[in-house]
Amino acid sequence: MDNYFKKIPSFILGMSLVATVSSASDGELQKVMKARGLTENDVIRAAKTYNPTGVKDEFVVFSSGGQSGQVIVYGVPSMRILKYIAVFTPEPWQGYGYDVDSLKVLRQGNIRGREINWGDTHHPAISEKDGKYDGKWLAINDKANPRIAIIDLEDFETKQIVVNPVFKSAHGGAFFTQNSEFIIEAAQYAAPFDNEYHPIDEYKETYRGGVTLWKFDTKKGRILEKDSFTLELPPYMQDLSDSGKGVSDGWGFTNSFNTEMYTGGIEVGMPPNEAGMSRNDTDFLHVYNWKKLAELAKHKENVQIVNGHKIIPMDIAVKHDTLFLIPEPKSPHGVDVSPDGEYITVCGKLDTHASVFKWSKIQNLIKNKKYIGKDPYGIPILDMKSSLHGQVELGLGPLHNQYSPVDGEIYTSLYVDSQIVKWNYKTLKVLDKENVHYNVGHLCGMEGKSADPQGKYIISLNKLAIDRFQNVGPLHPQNHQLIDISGKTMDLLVDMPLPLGEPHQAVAIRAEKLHPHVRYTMGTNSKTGEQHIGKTLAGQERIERNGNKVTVYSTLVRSHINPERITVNVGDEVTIHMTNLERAQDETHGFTVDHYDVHASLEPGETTTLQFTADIEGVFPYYCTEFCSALHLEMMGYLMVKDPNKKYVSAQKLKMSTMTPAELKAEYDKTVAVNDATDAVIQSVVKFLKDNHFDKHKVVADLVTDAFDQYGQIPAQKKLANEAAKAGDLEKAILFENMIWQLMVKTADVGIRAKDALVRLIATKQSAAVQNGERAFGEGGCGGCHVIGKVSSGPDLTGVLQRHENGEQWVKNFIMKPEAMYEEPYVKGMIDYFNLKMPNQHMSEKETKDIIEYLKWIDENANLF
Ligand code: CUK
Ligand code: CUA
Repeated sequence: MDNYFKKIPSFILGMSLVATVSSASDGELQKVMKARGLTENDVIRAAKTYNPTGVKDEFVVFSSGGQSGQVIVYGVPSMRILKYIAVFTPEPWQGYGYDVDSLKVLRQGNIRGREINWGDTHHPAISEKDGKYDGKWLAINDKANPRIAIIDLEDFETKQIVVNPVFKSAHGGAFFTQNSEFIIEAAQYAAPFDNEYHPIDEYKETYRGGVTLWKFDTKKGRILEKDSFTLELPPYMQDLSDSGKGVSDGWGFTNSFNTEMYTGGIEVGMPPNEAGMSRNDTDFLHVYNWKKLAELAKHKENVQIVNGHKIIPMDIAVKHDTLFLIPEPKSPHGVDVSPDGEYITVCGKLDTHASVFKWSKIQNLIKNKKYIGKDPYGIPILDMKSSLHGQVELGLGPLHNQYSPVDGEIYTSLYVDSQIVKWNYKTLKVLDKENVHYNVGHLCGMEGKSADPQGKYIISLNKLAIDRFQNVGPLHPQNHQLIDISGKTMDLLVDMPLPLGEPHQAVAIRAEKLHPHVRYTMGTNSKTGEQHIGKTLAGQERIERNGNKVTVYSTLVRSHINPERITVNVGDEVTIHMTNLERAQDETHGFTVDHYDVHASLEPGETTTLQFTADIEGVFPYYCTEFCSALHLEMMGYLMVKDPNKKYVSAQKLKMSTMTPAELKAEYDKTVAVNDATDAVIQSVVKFLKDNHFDKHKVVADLVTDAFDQYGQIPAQKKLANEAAKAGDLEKAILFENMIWQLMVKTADVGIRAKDALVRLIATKQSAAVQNGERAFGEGGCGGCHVIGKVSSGPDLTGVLQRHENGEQWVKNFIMKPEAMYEEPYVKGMIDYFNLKMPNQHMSEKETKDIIEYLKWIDENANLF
């Protein structure tokens, strides 16, 4: 739907667009639009979502990964995927589950001693302060194996997994309370709390639902299991939940279905579950006072202990006026509290209405004990009509809600109608509908469920993509669609295929609220945040043996692993501690030992451990798995596993011809000379950087620090080279000199990058013409012969405009028609000197003009080249 543009006559839109565009790039856009069959609206939508290279997004989305057991991170408005966070599922790229430390986190999720290697993630939640996202921690639930995981948003890694000790399935989590005191997790399919068998015909007596309140330590970012408790609930199947905020802070709300307590049994001639579980017209919204319950849970007499976990029984909760039920339209799904906490919107999958409950009305009924009766378990029931603010007919299959900063504005997904509907929960009026493709589940507003929604966009998380993308076989990707909500009506901007699991909820946060770091303090165990027991610094590398236990303390830094040989006996238990000594941003090294099914990803400063039994004999290369440097392939070593009981016949050594002493000496001298020359280049760059006060610019200063990290390693190598040379071992001395050259190349590589960055920062600002000219210069291949600031295979162009009478005109003529000037004495002399003719690159008049502007800019900044 082109709602947004319908109101603007398209010829005006087209005209203004064409006008701006043609002046910018000679109708190039028109050509592209024609070739690709794009309308003006398409181009505007593209412009709204396009990030030029280097430009970052305004919002970051954390999407559940559904059955992949992971979390997916992407940017808005570009919809570019930024990261997959491994949570409940092993993930080798991150080393998750393949190194000892991350495996410990993954195994916290064992249930009754069993390893579980996947999860069904549904609801991510960002920690809150006063109901607003604080950008510190992310919690997410696993529906299949009731668990909650905590992810640290400083490094986007999973730090904790806790298992719900009494639930057998859980869906209504994770939801933070407004100051992150607790994380709410509601059960789904009712089951006995204990771990024993109970016949299904005792469903009403022994099966239970519930809500667990996980105590959260906001400083450490960990769930405190001992201070957590579960509120026992009837075996209604609890579903989504939300925590109160603002006026309703301290309370929780949880939906349910199957208040019929139907237990199916098609195999014994009963109607199926779906029929029996949706028989009644209403189910129950559970309303509970978690603040009061948390106080009750502190006293022994109020709790029962099951599987080592505190349960507050229903009768205790009722006795203290902390638990109530309100009828709600049958088989509801989402329950969403408004930013101020006053309105609670419930959507029923089988009802075309949304029901808006009003907190002040509910509170009054509770205060005056106005109940219409009790459920079979003695829980007081409040009257639905007296609790309702009102109901609105939205369409078929309403599921979930999100808010915008506009007062009363709410967005709801319609699963069956495949639409997003915008309406007002105060005036109860429908405002707009937008088609989506297809069958939307959750929708995601920007901080759209916090106390401070940011508006701008809604993402429709569609369950089906059907025909939207290239066919990749019967299993299709999911389709996340970005919708612009800044106008009067919604406008669908773009589709993003999401090929990892089936996401349910996603949460979006303003990017500037996140403060992830780029490196760890040297030797950190990233899973605990503490110093790793295997921390190893340069020079401390060693192999220790204790019986059949071999412990390796190793380091990784571009481009070597230390040690480079590890020899063990068959059956030895091998532990390899690895520290990535890098400080440079993004210099991750990976590590694996072939055939041993281990892998680690080591971010700068991180230490982690691999462990395995060397149970097969042979020679196993180990290597760095990230292309980290020009000598990445050389970043390797050998694990030698030998059988101590075997006699090995040694091979006859080949006689190879070697260099004469004179040849060796010549090579040594040459290597040293090359190093001296390279060092001179480095020194000139250093001088340039210092002369131009590089330390005033953080980006440049960081690069210089990285460069000196490399350069600082040279003296130690030089010492070894000189010692070898003195001892007459030139072979070895050459190898150390080579190592010095490697370090110099790495230094120069970063140093030159720093210089370029500095030049860009301190040079005069480039006008649009200068930028176009630089681009034309590059694309026209001029740089093949002309290097600015240097005589190369063509003359240096610095000052070229001054070299001739009427310089600009001369240069223009020469660029556009050089062959006409080959016979001019000056040009002839140049052709003879360089043995090359300036070719005609068929530049347009405009390109030529821009290049001249670029040449002027070079002259202005001549001191920098
Ligand atoms: S649920 Cu999947 S669409 Cu688990 Cu929140 Cu509604
Ligand atoms: Cu380190 Cu490749």
